Amino acid sequence: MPELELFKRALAHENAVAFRTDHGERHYSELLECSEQIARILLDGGRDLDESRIAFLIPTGFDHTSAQWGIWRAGGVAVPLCLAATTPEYEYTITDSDASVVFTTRELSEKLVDICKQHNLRLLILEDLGSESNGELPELNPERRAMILYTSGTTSKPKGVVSTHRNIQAQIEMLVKAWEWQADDRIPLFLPLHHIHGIINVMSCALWSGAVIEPFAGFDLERILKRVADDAYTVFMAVPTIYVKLIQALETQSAEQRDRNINGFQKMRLMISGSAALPASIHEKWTELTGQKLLERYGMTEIGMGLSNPFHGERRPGAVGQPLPGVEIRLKAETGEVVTNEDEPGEIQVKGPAVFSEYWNRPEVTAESFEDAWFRTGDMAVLETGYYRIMGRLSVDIIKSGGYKLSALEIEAVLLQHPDISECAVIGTPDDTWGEAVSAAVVLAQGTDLELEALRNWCRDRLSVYKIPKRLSCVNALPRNAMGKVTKPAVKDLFAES
Ligand code: MCA
Ligand code: AMP
Repeated sequence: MPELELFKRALAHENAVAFRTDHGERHYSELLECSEQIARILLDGGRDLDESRIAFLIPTGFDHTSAQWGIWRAGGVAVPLCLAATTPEYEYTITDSDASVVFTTRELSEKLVDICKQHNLRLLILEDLGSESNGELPELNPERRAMILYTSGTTSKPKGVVSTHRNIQAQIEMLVKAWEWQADDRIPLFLPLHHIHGIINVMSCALWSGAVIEPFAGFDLERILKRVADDAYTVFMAVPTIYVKLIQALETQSAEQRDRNINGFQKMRLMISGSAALPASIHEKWTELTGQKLLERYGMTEIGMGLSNPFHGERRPGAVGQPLPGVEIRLKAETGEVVTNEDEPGEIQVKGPAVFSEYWNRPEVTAESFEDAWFRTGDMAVLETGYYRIMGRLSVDIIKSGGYKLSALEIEAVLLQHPDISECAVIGTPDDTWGEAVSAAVVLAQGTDLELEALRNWCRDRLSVYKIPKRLSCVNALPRNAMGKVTKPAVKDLFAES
């Protein structure tokens, strides 16, 4: 009998549809059966994976969720891999998390087979699993580690954020309560499944509630709009870039198509934006076009969701609302004082059962990230007439592009491997579609020349496509301060001028 609350709830909804695609429907009972099979195969006769890390690369949908649940039911820690990653990125995630098994599909296995050989790892192929009907599954204490998500930050290489089953349950429960998830909800899932937004806010909340998920391999604008016009969904969650793309699409459609889509959006009970700042102009444009008031919320891999505009009540453009149930928030001013007044900015610090337990294998970084048990987010905010507003990040080395958090330092380290680049500085520059665009200022080796397209092509085997610079400026020298340190605000000016 499954004993994590998520699985108990799935059992209560066993006859309901969990996933719907053009090819048919898969029920909650099938998710439980399949994940049990996968758990037994992973256990391979053992009693408990004892928090061994299982890296998995499986496209969004029934199989992906069965794998995630199977890993959990065998007592393992799920390490979802990014579908768009490159070989060095896969190798880093798999070796940093010290995964013992890599689980994938036949089609995707070519991306991982050499890494598995090189590091002597068990490679499981979904289509070749067979069946295993014997063996008890372990008991799962909610304090056990459940998942490691890799997040880019102020260190050059991404860090593994470890969440326990209790953290994950708290992240789900607060959203189910605040946003009034129901068993009759239907939601499209097109966000990547190596980040909280897709994993928790969409997939896990839906499955916790007995709702229906329509999975997509990625943001397939045409197919998703077609389903919107069919009234397929009650809830919709996306990053600001996607709303920008939807507005562009609605504005260029025929009147008949637009009316059908607008009708589909109007009928939804809830539309949410998050992962990056939603410009007030996009918020207002969306309301003007569809009548829907987007609910903007704020979150982070380390905390799940923290702040949200209300489900009932004013959804204020440019603001992220108030703390979600169970979340404690405080602002810490530059002086080190806790902010007690409105209109005074400070760093957001967070406490609560949803906050992660540690960075994987990085005890010092974990310790530095907490102050008296409060997690330091590195985001600045201000409270204005009862609503928090995000003001930006403390670090210039963090870029948000299309909802992805990227580390300028990680990208710089890769660019420096280019034979013609002798120095570089990477920053995010304002961009109407992406929020910020990755932009690189480089000093070239003498007598060399570099075009943006050539640089982008060179990057393709080394960086996930969303990390590849979209803008390039070749300069004679990088701006530096008296200490010789590159001054990133001055680098931004280089692009403002160009
Ligand atoms: C794709 N490209 C990008 C990005 N995505 N470039 C910069 N930034 C990006 N985010 C590349 C494409 O690969 C392609 O490259 C070119 O840009 C145009 O691609 P296009 O087809 O227009 O884009 P897309 O494939 O439709 O992807 C856009 C997207 C995607 C749907 C917005 O980026 C996405 O799913 N973003 C969501 C990420 C997310 O879920 N973040 C949550 C993490 P080329 O021209 O070279 O072929 S944050 C989180 O979880 C916290 C907790 C939170 O608060 O939510
Ligand atoms: P990640 O670490 O990838 O989970 O991204 C989390 C970061 O995204 C946060 O620290 C914020 O900087 C940013 N973020 C998430 N939601 C919002 C929002 N609604 N407005 C502004 N920034 C946001």
